[in-house]
Amino acid sequence: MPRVYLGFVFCVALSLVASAFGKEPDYVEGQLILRFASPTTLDEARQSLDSKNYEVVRALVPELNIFLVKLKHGLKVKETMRQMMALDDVAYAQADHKVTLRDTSPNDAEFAKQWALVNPAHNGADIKATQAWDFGAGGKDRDGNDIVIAIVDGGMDVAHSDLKGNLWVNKGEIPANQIDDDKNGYIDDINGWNASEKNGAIPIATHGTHVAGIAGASGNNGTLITGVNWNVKLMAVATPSGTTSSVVEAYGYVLKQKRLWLDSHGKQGANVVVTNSSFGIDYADCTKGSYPLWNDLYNEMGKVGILSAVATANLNIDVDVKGDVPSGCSSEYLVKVTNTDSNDKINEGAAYGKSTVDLGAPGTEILSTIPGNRVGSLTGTSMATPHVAGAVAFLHSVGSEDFQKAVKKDPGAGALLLKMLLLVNVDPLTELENMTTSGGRLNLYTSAKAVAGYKAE
Ligand SMILES: [Ca+2]
Ligand SMILES: [Ca+2]
Ligand SMILES: [Ca+2]
Repeated sequence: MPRVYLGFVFCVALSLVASAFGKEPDYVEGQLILRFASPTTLDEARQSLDSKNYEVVRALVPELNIFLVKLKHGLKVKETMRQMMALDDVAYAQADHKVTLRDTSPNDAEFAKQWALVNPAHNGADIKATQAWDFGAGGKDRDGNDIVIAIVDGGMDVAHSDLKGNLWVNKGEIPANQIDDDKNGYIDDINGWNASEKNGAIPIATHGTHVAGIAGASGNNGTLITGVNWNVKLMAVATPSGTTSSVVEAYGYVLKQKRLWLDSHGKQGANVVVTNSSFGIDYADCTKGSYPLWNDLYNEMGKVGILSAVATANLNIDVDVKGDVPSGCSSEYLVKVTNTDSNDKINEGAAYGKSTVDLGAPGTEILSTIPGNRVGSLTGTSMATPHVAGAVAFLHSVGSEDFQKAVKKDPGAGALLLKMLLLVNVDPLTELENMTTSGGRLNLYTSAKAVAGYKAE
């Protein structure tokens, strides 16, 4: 016969220390579903629970010892559940979750072709975006701050009809007047910075336009495609020369904007939470030559709350053995991405590494924006990475009160907390088990659920 007894005082104390969510719970308050570990009759169930605090209403499935239990005196479901779960006689105690129709789909014309976001034809080999969008469409954090993704790439078509609405705009800067109006050290940096030419003119480039659209093309605006975020701010940071000096200057620009934002409490700069770097040097050793500089910048950006999503090599190699920059660099603020296809297989031309590459994300035949208000498909780790950068930004938009508090208190620790929640909530794939640190492919929904439900210990 099971023995279950919970003290009233203990439960009330627990519910007082638990932090509130501010959202209506997705379960029925005041009742839970209890399954005993061994055969239990209704009478036995009633005897085993303290009747002052609990009423065993009825057996839901007598054969499986499952009962519906009402909580008295305003006892809270979550706290009671946790306490009951700890008892030996209880197999499980669960909230009575409301069943709702899931999935929020945007109205963009080409959305059905975006298999990476939702892929019913191939058994859900996708990032579960429509389920994640039940939480929201991205764009702002819990405090109403704009969330910014820095797209570090060869350039971007900033006039693209499906990107321009989501472009970051430096409100303190007047464009093209040759004056550094906001005195941040960069003349005419209106949407970002061209680190090769040292001006604010962002060159048009197919690769960067495609990458930007994956993370944040305007969603639900009736045209073309949607990004992982329907709404977000895309900062264009261009390095068309492709040299280390311009990459370092580009990261320096992002770092400066985030520091300004933190120091001015949001009045200046930009709340960059992630950079996207879909480039690299094959077979390079991050500890040699000029590459330790890159790693230092990932660390410095990380400390102010910026994760860096980076593409591993487009080569069928083990990065643990062969090396790669930046996916072989050691900074803990890096999130290193390889390329999966619409069957949840690693792309044959994508690199891997059990101790270096973190996760897979869709990167094969990905439809996204290309210059001239068009869309087109491209393949590569370059396309996988902005799904992850987009996810980092999206997760900031769904954070619980405790998550937001953690980010505010220590942006660097907040970034690492987000990375952890992202990586432990991947969809595990057998093939990626020995090829990545997480063993799986990005799942926007389960990671969003984890960040939205995060509670500090
Ligand atoms: Ca400026
Ligand atoms: Ca100016
Ligand atoms: Ca669109």
